[in-house]
Amino acid sequence: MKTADRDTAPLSLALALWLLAAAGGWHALRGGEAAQPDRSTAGGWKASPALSEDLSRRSPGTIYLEEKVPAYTLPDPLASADGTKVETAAQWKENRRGEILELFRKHVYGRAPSRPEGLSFEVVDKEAKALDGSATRKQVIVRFAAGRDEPAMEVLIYIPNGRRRPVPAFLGLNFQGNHSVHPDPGIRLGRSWMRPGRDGVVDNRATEKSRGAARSRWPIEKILARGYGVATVYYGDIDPDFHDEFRNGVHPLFDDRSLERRPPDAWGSIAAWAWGLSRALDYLETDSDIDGRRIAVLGHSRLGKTALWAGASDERFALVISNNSGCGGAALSRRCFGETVERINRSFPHWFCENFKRYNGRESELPIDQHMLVALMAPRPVYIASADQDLWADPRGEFLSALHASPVYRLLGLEGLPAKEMPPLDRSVEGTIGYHVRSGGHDVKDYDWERYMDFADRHLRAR
Ligand code: GTR
Repeated sequence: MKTADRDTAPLSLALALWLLAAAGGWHALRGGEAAQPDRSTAGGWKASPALSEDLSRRSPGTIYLEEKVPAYTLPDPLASADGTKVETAAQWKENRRGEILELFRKHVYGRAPSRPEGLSFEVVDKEAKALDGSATRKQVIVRFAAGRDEPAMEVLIYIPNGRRRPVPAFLGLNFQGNHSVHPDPGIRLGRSWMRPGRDGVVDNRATEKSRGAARSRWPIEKILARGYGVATVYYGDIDPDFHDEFRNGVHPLFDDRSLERRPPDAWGSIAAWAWGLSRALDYLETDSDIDGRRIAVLGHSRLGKTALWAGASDERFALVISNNSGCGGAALSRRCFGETVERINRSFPHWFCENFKRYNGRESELPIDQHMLVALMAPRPVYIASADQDLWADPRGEFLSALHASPVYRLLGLEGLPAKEMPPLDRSVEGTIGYHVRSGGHDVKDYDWERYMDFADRHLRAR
């Protein structure tokens, strides 16, 4: 499924020509109101005009300029389907939250099964003196059905040594196998199907050469030094990332194969990966070195979309982090900026449920938009991060989701995002919702991790 992968795509050098030009977008905040000039563009971060123009020239069908963003009206997270205004925290919790969750299940990600009865955990490695004695490493095989060895996923866990009580931890899926997050020779080499074109992948299998290949995205020692555990799973253990009509991975374990067609709201791959994160949490809750009530779930890009859906569908996650998740993640679909619903459904027909394809080119007909996904985290803290050159993921659309989720937080007596406009480059704004746009491209950098750990310090360590 290579179609539109950007991890390796070259970005413009024209950034050197950075000009701070005003860009006037249009959007309306509430149902019924006429489109208003977007005053949030008055200060703070703006996309480099040189980069936007260069990308527009190279991809004329894609919106990279703020003035091309269509006028739109966002659905109101605080207006129930029957038109009732949601005015109390109880109304949100008892009625509206469930309504929105159901809309996302039905129209976007699809319906995942609940925790399987046959779920089992096998600790296959425990090394108390890992990473020069600074950490305890564990590896755990999670099996999804009784009496079946496949499919199964492996959870790699590092816990800081010298801890006095169970630690809070970050949990995220990885793209290249657990062994890619650190060169530690004790990490078991991934055995599942791997995407081609990655370091050390031969015939879709990992080789020793891929050990540590993704370590720049996983500053394990720094995370441990801050007192957090870290847990990760290779996403392909749950469902290989290519379209095979849902024959491999976890889908066939639970799908009713006697049906002639999969239901249009059957779970896609993002829902399966998110379900896998919940199964990893099922294990973490049993591990006495880890505090299962203080788990931050995070992910980058397609795995950022996944982290958001995991956080929305499983309220046990105490904190949620989306790194450059873009379309189908934190970015508003109605802006049609960068990647659109149609583009993502064509490039990755297996990611979402079949119903989502009905909205190709018809974003305004969606009963939700992605600010409502962010709102589903409330009252839990959620952090959304963008990258300056990652216009495909629409940094402004990601910010606006955080902003327009805020009324729900405020209804619950919390701050939401304490900003009206985008912060400048490399400066975070943090309330119960956090946001930053970092210099550079589509990636996870130490800068991102430092903000996430500061945010977690405030919200998880304090507990
Ligand atoms: C891109 C895709 C994005 C994003 C990214 C990634 O090709 O268009 O939605 O998810 O892949 O996961 O790296």
